[in-house]
Amino acid sequence: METVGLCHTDLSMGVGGAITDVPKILGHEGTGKVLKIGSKVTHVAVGDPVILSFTWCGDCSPCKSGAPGYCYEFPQGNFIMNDLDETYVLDGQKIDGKFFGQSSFAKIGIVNGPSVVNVKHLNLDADTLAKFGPLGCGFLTGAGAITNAGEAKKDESCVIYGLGGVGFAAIMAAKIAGCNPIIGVDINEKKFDLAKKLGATHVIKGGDDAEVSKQIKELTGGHGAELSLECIGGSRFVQNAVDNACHLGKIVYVGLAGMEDVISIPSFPFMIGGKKLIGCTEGNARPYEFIEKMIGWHAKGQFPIEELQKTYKIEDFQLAVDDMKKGNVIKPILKY
Ligand code: CXF
Ligand code: ZN
Repeated sequence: METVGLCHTDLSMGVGGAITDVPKILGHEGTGKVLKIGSKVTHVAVGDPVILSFTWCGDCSPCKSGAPGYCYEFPQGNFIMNDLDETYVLDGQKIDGKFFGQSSFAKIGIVNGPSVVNVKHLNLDADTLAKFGPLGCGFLTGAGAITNAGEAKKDESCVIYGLGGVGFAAIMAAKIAGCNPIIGVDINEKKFDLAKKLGATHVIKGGDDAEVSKQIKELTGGHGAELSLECIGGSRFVQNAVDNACHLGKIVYVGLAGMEDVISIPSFPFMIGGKKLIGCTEGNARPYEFIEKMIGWHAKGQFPIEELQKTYKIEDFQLAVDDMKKGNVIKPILKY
């Protein structure tokens, strides 16, 4: 591993947050170089520069249909951690090292083949590759939710709830698609200048749901948003997003909530409004295609991810976590 981005899922699935409570190595936005390959691996060679993403089985019907984010093995392969073998052992205790097929909070890892995206043909310099770890998860999730799941169209009104790495990538993707207005909602006003710089035409301070709803309706001609992305996580926010959507509106839900969380939506307005609530994992993206698409946007200056990032030495891991939690940095990049 050369760098790894920090994603909120690393925190929420850390101590006490994982479905199984075995010792584990987290990290799932790695970049690096291939040191060795297994006998069945054909898409990378020793020395190739790579970006790591989620893993999938390749055999089930969603995988075969080109939707690897909906792999039936996705939970088991990516975050239900109990794959204890002799690979990682600390003081006699076996440790799971296959988080999202990669566990990239370790300098050297054994990575699942499907998690590895080869970018050798793009001839990226080292400093550029170093920025690209979050293309494997956070940025793929936000940009893919808008582009793929939401099928964003020119002049569609777009509301993005929650301005973290996912939400900011979504703002940039909405701008690329030509959405208008693009409205960002967050409780932390410190993020608003950057949101506007990256493409938000309007920002709304969250917290008071009725006030948020009023402002969205005002900004969208009275009926609500055509495309919404909920990336805070939890039923309260999904329900509000559905409520703030116009007739025929699309609401894409990527937020991570507790396993006990239940979405409850007033059925009649949902039905007569023809609204579409779309669950979305990893931006409905095929990493081996969508990462290259985002790199193309970045090369054209349309996806300026460096605005969101700050690089930390791996030793300063805790500082990076604290800064992200406080909203001082949107996307920390840890450098080995
Ligand atoms: C994940 C989070 C857990 C459910 C699937 C998608 N995204 C990564 O951070
Ligand atoms: Zn993630």
